[in-house]
Amino acid sequence: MKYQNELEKIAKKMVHKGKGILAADESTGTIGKRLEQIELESTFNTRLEYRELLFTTKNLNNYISGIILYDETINQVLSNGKNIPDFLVDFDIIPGIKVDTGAKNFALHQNEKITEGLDGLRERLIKYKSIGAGFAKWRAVITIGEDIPSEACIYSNAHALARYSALCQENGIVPIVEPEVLMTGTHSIEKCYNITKLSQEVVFDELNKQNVLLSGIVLKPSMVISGDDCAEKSDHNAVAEMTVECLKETVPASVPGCAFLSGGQSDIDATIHLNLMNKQNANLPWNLTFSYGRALQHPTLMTWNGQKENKEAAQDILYKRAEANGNASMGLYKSLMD
Ligand code: 5MM
Repeated sequence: MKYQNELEKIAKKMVHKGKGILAADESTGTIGKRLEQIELESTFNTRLEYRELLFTTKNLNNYISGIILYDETINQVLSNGKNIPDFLVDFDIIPGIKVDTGAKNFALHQNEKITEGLDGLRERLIKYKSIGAGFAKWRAVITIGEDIPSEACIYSNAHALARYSALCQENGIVPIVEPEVLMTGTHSIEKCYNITKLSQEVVFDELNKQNVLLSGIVLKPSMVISGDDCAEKSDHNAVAEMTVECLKETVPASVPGCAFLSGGQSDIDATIHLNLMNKQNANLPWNLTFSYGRALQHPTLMTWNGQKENKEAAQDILYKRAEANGNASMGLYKSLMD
């Protein structure tokens, strides 16, 4: 494969021990909802101001290997005059880009989603590569409910993830493969395990069928956890054990790393789970790290609250959360670090 060495090098760097990924790729609608929480109007400039706060956090590169951007953000210029991707490259952080165009209603399948964005993707990837993107992200959404997910939803989303991955690799971009099993619902942790296992099996089957180089991808899985409305909440050890078990059953050893999403867990729970997985499993074939959005950003956003005078305190919180998760990616997190 033309870009094999480059892909493997980028993928390894993304999941390097002690570091993880900051997901800051909220689409305009989602970032609007986040800014609404602090009663800040979402405009081109306020979105930039917030993202600038995140990306210019001093020494963030100690714990963050890559940042996932949204199309608007990758084209924005910081107040120091630097383009965001150039700034990140100089900061030793790999710029990444979300390339799916969102999870849409899956035709003839009530309450299920299919992720779109394949049309014209090759051309978009060529453009993103030319402005510095080293990796891309595509998120598939699997919902657990009565009689769902359907086989069609699991297969169609896996097929799209594989088509996206092949296009990325053809153009020298590492695909983050994200089959997210949503935490929303009343389901048990056992049900989550079964659905996550099946979804990941089907994803790897499709990736193999479409010749995707597994050493040049990063898997972004959800953790195996009970639904947020389940009467019986899963404890930290159960989440860590069942998540690792599920990965062992489904993820080939050639994959360099898995970078978890936080999926609505509290920021501390997301860190504890990652830490336990690494602490209790010394010899896994892949590195286990984070690609958190909310778990890194929520406390940062709340501390900032849209006020200039809170900027440094907010950056301090982001740094501390990144540090805690960086340590958790080596099983070295201590709760006193918060
Ligand atoms: C940052 O949020 C991303 C979702 O954006 P849109 O819904 O607007 O497309 C999301 O894909 C995120 O990257 C992952 O789900 C991980 O984020 P969390 O918050 O689950 O850690």
